[in-house]
Amino acid sequence: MPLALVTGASSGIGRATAIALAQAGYSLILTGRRYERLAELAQQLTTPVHLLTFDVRDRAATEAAIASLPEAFQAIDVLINNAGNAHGLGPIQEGDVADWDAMLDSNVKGLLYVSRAVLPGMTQRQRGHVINIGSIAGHEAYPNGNVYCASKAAVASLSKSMRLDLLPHGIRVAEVNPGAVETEFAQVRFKGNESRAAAVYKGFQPLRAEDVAEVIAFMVTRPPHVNIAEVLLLPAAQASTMHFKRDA
Ligand code: NDP
Ligand code: 8X3
Repeated sequence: MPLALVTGASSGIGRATAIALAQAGYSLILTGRRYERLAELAQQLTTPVHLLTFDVRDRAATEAAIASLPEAFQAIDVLINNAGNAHGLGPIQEGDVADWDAMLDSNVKGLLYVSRAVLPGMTQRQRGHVINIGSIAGHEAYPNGNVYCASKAAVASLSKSMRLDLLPHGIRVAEVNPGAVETEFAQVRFKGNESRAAAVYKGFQPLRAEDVAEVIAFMVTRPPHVNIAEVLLLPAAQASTMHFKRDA
């Protein structure tokens, strides 16, 4: 049975991806900071699941968590680097430095810490598949998005670099770039301000987390000679980071 590690599986895209991969017959390592969420999800899944609770910003905790995996969960075939969030939305000159740290530490450095812990096993086995969750925001900046956009631009660049470095080892690397997906993303970005969060999706149908998960499941179940290297996945009502067809 193939084995996948999904970071940020306690919510949104990561949670839906865990469900889709279980349906595709994967054993799963699911990670996040909220253990109860992960445990509730694990109960619904019918394939073997191992839970790891750690903050991806904490390098020592990340390394220790991956090093603690029991033997049956060590040979990771698929890594889904999904954990991350936006924190705040405002002009650069007024930026909250704590928000900047949170985004760069989770979206960029956290992805690196997890990858550094998992990739040596893949190179040793000379097989593996990594999917980094980027964003349309990493390819197209928008006003006030500054550091979040930069963090996802880093994911885009790292995905290309990883594909080059891991090529000799038979490891596929891909980037999935969603547009607007209705998850807890906007609630986190606006720190629980429900009306600001709801306004993000007002007047159009955003993607569901399941829409992204279906694409990820399709990508990882392609034959070994196929790598869908980059995907831009948008709601039909979105054409760019700034252009939406909203109901009047
Ligand atoms: P959610 O807020 O619903 O989920 C975010 C997940 O990331 C949670 O499981 C959370 O787990 C985990 N996470 C966040 N920070 C950390 C951390 N420091 N350590 C460990 N886990 C962490 O948002 P989404 O599902 O929408 O976001 C998933 C990914 O998709 C992110 O990388 C996001 O940037 C990207 N994305 C989202 C889009 C959208 O419109 N929603 C569009 C494009 C990309 P916990 O809190 O339990 O730690
Ligand atoms: C999330 C999409 O446009 O809100 O990455 O930044 S956007």
